[in-house]
Amino acid sequence: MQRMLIVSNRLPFTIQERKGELHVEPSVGGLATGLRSWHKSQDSIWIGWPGITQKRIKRETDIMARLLSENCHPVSISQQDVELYYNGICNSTIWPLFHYFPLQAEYGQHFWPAYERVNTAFANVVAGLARSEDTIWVHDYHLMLLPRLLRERLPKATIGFFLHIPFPSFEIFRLLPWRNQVLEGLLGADLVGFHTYDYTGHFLDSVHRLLGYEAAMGQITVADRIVRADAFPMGIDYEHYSNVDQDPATQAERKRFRRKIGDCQMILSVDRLDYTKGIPQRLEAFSAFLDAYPGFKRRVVFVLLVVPSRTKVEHYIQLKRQVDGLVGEINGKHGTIGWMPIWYLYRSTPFHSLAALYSLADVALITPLRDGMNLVAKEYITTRIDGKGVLILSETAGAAQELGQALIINANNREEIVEALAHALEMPEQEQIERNRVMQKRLRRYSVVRWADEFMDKLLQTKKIQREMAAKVLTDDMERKLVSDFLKSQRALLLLDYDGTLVHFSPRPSEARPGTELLRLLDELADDPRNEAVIMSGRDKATLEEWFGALNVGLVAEHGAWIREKGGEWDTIERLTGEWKKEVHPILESWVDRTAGSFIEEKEFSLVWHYRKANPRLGELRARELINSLSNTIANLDLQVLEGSKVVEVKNAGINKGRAALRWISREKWDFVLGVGDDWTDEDTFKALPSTAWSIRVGMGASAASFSLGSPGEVVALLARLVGRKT
Ligand code: ADQ
Repeated sequence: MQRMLIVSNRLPFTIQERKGELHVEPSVGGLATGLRSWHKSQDSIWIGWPGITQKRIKRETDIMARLLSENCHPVSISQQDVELYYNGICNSTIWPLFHYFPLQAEYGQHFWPAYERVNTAFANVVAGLARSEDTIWVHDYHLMLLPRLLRERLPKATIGFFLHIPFPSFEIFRLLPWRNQVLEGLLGADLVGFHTYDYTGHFLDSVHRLLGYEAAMGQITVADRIVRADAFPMGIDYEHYSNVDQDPATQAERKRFRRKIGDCQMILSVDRLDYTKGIPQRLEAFSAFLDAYPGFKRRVVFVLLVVPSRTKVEHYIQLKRQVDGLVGEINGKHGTIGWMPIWYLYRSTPFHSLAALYSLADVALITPLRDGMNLVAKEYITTRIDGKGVLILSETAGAAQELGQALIINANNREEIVEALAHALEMPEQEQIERNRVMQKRLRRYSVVRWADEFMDKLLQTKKIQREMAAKVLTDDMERKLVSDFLKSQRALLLLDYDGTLVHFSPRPSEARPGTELLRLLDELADDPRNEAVIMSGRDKATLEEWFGALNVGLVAEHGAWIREKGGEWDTIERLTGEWKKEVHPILESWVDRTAGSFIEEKEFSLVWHYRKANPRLGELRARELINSLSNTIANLDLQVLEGSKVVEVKNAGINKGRAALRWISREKWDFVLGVGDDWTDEDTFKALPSTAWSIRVGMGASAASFSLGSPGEVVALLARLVGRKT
C-alpha cells in the first residue's frame, strides 16, 4: 500500500506546557490548518516537531500515544537549536528575506550549522520510517535541505517539496549567504511547488543564475535527473467552511457577536501577529478612514483578531508593543462613550467563533505587505454562503492572483485603503454577491484536496518521465556488453567529442585544458594498433594541436572544417574561405558591446559569440536577436548559424561533424564503433554511425544516440574500463 509521509517543521498538533502540565492543541498557521483535513483523509504519516523536547514527550506516555494515534511522529530539536534554527535562521533570516524585508534579516554565524543539524535530524527520522514505495512530501522553508539529504539516503524515493511562503526575486535571494546550498537542497526533490507562477519563475531564475541549470517548461536537468517546478495555488477545505455557517455553535456565536455589535457595520481582519501582515499600516489606514469619512463614526467597528506567533523573536515582541500602542491611540482619538472603533483580540480563537466573525463581517480587510498565499481571504469568501460581504485584499498576497473580484489594493498606499473601505462599506448587495459568486466557484473547484491531488499527480508524472529517461541510461549490464564487444574487437573506432563530453564546460574556453589523467587514458587507447581514436571538436586546430598534438589520435577541428589524420597534416574537408568574416565580425562586435560578459572567439573558418558568462536571461534574449539579425547576412554568403551550449557560431555551410566522421567510418570495416557527444553538433555524428555502432549522449534530452550517461566523469570512467582490460 502506498503511503504518504508529510514532513513539516510543526506537527498539526502542538504540545503546550501550562502549569507543569502538557496539553495537545491544534497548531495555528496556514500550513497546519490547510493540510490537517487532507491528512485525515489519507493513509499518511506526519513527521514534525511537536514544540517540546523528545525526552519530555517520552516520559509522558499518554501524550506520545495521542500523537501516534493521530499518525504523528515527533522529531526532537534541542533547546539550543530551537534558538538557533527556529527563532534564528528560520524566523530571523529566511522569513524576513523571503518576504522582502532584507533589512530585518540577521545572518548569525551559528545559524547555518543549526539549520543543517535540524534538517539532518529530520532526514534520520524520515529515512527510518520510509518504505521504498512511499511518497514523501516535505513542506516549507524550515526544511529546504531535506529533499537532498533524503535523496542521498533514498536515491529512488519519490520526493515532493512545497514552499508556503514567497520565493523572492533573484536580487533578494542572492543576499542569503547559503543560497547555493538551499537551491541544491531543494533540487533533491522531484517536484518543487510554489503558490504562484511568479515565485516559480523567481526560483528557476535563481537556479539558472546561481547553479547554471537551465529550465524548459519548468523542467530542470540536474546531472542525471530531471526536476520540475510549478505553481499550485493552495486552496482550503471548501466543504468545511461553506457548511460551518449552518452549525448551531456558529449560529449561537453569531447571535452573541451581533448583540454586541448592534447596528454597526463590521470590518474584520484575522492574522498571526507578524510584520509581513501589515497590521500597523492597516490600523493607520483605518484611522485615516475615520478622519476622511467622519460619517462612519459610531456606525462601524473594526474587529482586529490577532493570533500570537513567534513570541520569542525580538521583531515580534516590538511589533506587539507597536500594535498595542496604535490600538490604544486610535481608540483614544476616535472613540466615544459607548463606541470603541477597534475591538482588539489577541488570542487563538475557536473555529466556531472565527466562522461566526467571518459570516458577520461586512468587510474583510486583508492587507499583508507580503504573503505567500493568505488562506484567511479564502476562508472569508467561502464562509459567506449568502454571497454578501466585501474582501479588500492586498496585491502582494499570493491569493490576489486568484481572487481578482476582490477590491485589490497596494498595502503601502493608505489613501487607496481608505477609498477601498468607503467603497466596500457602501457597495450594493447585488454587486457584492456577483463578485463573491465568481470567487466561490473557483474556491470550490480548487479546494485543498484538489491542490494536494494535483501536486501528487504532477509528482508521479515527473517520476514517469524520469523512468522513461532512465530507460536510455547505459546500465551496468549494457556497459559490460560494450566493454566486452570492445575487448573482442580487432578494429575499433572511437569518435569522441571533447567539451561537455570528456571535460565539463568552463566559463572561458581556454580553461578546459585536458588533465594528465585524461591524456594518459587517450594515449593508452590510441597506442593500441587495433584502435583508432578521433577527437571531434568545435575548437580551432591550434588548440587541438597544442593539447592533443603529441597523441596518436585523429583530430577534427571547427566542427568538421579541419581534419588531421593521426600522424598527418591538417587539411580542410573542402576548399573553404574565411573572407566572409570581415562582414560578420562587426555584427558580433556590436552584440559584445550590448551584452556584458560575452566575447568573440575567432577560428579559421568560423566566428563564435560566447555568452556563458553573461546574465543568462539577457544572453538568451540577445542570442535570439543575433540569430535573427544574422539570417539576412548569411543568406548571400553560403554560411550557416549554429546554436551550441551558450554559443552562437557562424561558419561555412555544409560543414558538420557527421560529414567528418564519415571519413573514418567509410574507410574500412570496423568491428566496433563508439560515438560519444553531448550537444546537438554531435547529433550529426550519431546519425552518421552504422546501425551496429554504440552511441552515447552525455546528459538527458532527445537524441539520436542509443544510450545516455550522466556526466563527463562517467565517460572517462568508461574509457578507463576499456583501457584497463584490453589484453
Ligand atoms: P500563515 O502566515 O499562517 O501561513 P494564512 O494563510 O493566512 O497565513 O493562514 C492563517 C491560518 O490561521 C488560517 O487558516 C486562519 O484561519 C488561522 N488563524 C488566523 N488567526 C487565527 C486566530 N486568531 N484564531 C484561530 N485561527 C486563526 C503560511 C503563509 C501563507 C500561506 C499559508 C499556507 O505565510 O502565505 O497562505 O502558509 O500555505
